Amino acid sequence: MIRIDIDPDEMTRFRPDVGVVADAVDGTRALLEEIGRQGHHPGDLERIAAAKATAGKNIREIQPQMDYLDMMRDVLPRDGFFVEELCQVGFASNFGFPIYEPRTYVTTGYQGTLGYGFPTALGVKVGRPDRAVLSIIGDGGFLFGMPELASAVQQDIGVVTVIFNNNSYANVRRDQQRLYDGHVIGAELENPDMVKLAESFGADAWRVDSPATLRPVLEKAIDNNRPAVIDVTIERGSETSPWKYIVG
Ligand SMILES: Cc1ncc(C[n+]2csc(CCOP(=O)(O)OP(=O)(O)O)c2C)c(N)n1
Repeated sequence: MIRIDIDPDEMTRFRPDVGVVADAVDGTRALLEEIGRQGHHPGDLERIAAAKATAGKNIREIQPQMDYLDMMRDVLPRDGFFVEELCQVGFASNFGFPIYEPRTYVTTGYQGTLGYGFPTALGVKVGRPDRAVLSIIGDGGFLFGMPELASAVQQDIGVVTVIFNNNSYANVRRDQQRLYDGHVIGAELENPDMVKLAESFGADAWRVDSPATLRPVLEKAIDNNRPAVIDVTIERGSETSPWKYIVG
């Protein structure tokens, strides 16, 4: 693995085989020039294809997140915006959601500000009203910015928000269980009914419980181009931890 990063401290996370401390543009350009000079070695392209296939197979252990991401990638137009969040599906999207157009993956990056996703998605849609904008978010994070549903409806901002609702702060709960002999405090949530909540603001709302039931609803919501909330029921504690592919 060759890692290009302008911050030398980042080389200690997910240690690369070759670390290049550089601006991404300069580093990539220098690598491309070098490849241009050397040309491909025989078998390179096959080795890259095989590595991609293996990685693709391995990351699909992360369920149900990857099944949802595969389906959403299929439905979201190639130039649509995907606004991720600090949630189990959002973490998996860091490595499991292919992006086809520049600047269409909107992320809080390393800052990890829970709750930024829904309000940010509204801003993205105001900036690019011609494109589909999908906000994916956990129930915990959604409730941080939820009052902005009023703005979405008042300004008719057609963001489609998919809440992966496991009635918990899942990774906090998982860490507590692992590190504190199963003792959980403050990580299990008693949520409002997200469908009734969204409808009470005047947004469209649906509840589904699988990738197969989400697909037609997501297609319809994107097509409607209206403020929409889709609540996806996920059994608390059922997700595979995505961390092994994020923190080395
Ligand atoms: C402002 C802020 N507060 C707290 C955290 C710590 N934090 C990161 S993820 C998370 C839980 C997120 O829960 P939820 O949005 O329900 O998604 P889930 O992981 O359950 O899918 C918390 C509390 C943070 N990153 N930022």
